Amino acid sequence: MTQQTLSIIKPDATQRNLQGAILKMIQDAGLKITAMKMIHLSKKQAEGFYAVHSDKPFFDSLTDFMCSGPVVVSVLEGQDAISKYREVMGATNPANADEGTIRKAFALDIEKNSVHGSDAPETAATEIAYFFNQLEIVRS
Ligand code: IDP
Ligand code: MG
Repeated sequence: MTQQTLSIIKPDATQRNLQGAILKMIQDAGLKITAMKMIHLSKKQAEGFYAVHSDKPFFDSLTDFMCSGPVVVSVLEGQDAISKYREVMGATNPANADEGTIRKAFALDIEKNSVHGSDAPETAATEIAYFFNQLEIVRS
């Protein structure tokens, strides 16, 4: 099934100039970029994006981190794009990430783990709409 998913290249990665290397891994996996922009989130915008985690002990630190520098947000499209991108990303904690994944290659720790990817069709739709309107997404 063709799906769309939301990707974020997080501030730890943009700060180390890893946008290109990460986008190459995404494209090499066969995922197509159908929208993309670089933005610097405010604390409020980061809190809104991660609202599902607002009760977690790491919420304040996570949202501080997410607004500490620019991020690259993109819409990825392809066969089973949601699970495929989760595979390309690797485990949340880079200590558990498989060889060849983005997080194994670049993540610094469980928080500064370089990338975000949606985890289900419903969250993908909500997350894409958080950053992009329909006119900003290229039709494939
Ligand atoms: P995911 O990004 O792999 O889907 P989630 O559990 O949805 O992982 O957590 C969202 C983000 O919150 C993670 O990517 C990471 O940046 C941060 N995070 C998750 N668990 C922890 C933790 O135990 N300590 C600090 N930060 C965490
Ligand atoms: Mg998640």
